[in-house]
Amino acid sequence: MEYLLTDEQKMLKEMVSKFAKERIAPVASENEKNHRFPADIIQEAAELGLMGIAYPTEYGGAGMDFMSYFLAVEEISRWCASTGVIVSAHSSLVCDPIFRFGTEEQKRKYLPDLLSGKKIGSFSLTEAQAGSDSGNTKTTAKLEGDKWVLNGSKLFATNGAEAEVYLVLASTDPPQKTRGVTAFIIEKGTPGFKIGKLEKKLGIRSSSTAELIFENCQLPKENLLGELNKGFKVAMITLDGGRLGIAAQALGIARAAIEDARDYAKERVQFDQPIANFQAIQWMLADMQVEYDAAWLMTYRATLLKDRGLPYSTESAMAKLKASEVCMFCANKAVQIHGGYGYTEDFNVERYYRDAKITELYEGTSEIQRLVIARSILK
Ligand code: COS
Repeated sequence: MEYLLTDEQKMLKEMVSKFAKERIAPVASENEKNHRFPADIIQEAAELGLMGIAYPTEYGGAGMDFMSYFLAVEEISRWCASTGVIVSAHSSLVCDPIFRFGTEEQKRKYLPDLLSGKKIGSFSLTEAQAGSDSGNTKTTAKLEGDKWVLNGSKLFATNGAEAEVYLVLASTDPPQKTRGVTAFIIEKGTPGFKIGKLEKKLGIRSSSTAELIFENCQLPKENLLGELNKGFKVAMITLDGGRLGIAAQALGIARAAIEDARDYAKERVQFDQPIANFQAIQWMLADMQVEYDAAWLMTYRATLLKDRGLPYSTESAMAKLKASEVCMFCANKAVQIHGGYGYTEDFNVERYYRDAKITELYEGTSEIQRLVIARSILK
């Protein structure tokens, strides 16, 4: 699908692909086995401008478009899905809302460090009782004098343990539910803010997933992002963009599964010939490629709409839904083609299979994507 890209996008894709093959691929499995956050790799990615691809140079970004960002997250995730989500959560869920909703002062204060990768960002909407029902947030923020005082806890914050800038949603008017939620920027080290439990996960084990705890956490008044009680919309608009990042991650994993399965099928000999000669294997590979291409084109479409400033909520939900289900399909088939070996840690397809599942869960489950899509059909 290279012919759909501009010369600049092709160059970026090539550059990221080279970086990912040379620097990320050799350490991905080992990092994942050891639950090691790849801080060194993120630093190198930052030096290449990959932590702020789609944001203006005046704030320290690379001044490119979201298509370039989508391509970069896919290339990174092709070799390491954990690194892919670290970049994606940082960019889509923190840099994006600060760029879009921040005051000029907030943008000047936070974006240069975030876009240059000097600081990592983490976003937190989810709570124990507020997963899909994300408006049911119980973390509260009350204005006391000239400070916001936050109390409560958040779950499953990607980059939670490593971040220095957090975007947190809290209820400022609980009876109003989604119309009483406000977004805040919180810096690491703010009194009353601490990191809680670190999750042990099925996959993407080099990324951190943490609980955030707020106990009378006092924030300067000016750390409110956007408008009071309009934070739910900030979160939803942010997730529209975030879902494209996850679609890109899912496509990267799917491509890894297809390429590894193809190579294995050509090498593995059974019944005196490579298993690639058998139609059963050929049809699996064909179905994987067809599904991947369909999901890629849907993600391309949604990203194009975003780049053009057109509505893309539904298309983003469709891209995320399709790409994550295709990712699971391809990872499953890749293990199948590897047979018993695919179930061992000796082959990367085992990791792809574990990594794939999260794409159907975070930034909105497949059921939530279907709900968003159905609402747009029925409205
Ligand atoms: N863009 C802009 N505004 C949006 C929006 C979007 N994509 N989606 C919803 N809104 C607005 C609605 O228009 C509504 O505005 P008003 O208050 O002016 O009427 C408001 O947000 C509330 O929306 P809605 O009534 O649809 O809220 P629901 O409680 O029904 O929730 C879902 C909607 C289920 C779609 C939402 O809660 C959701 O996306 N849940 C999943 C959250 C998620 O992805 N979590 C993952 C964790 S983040 S890593």
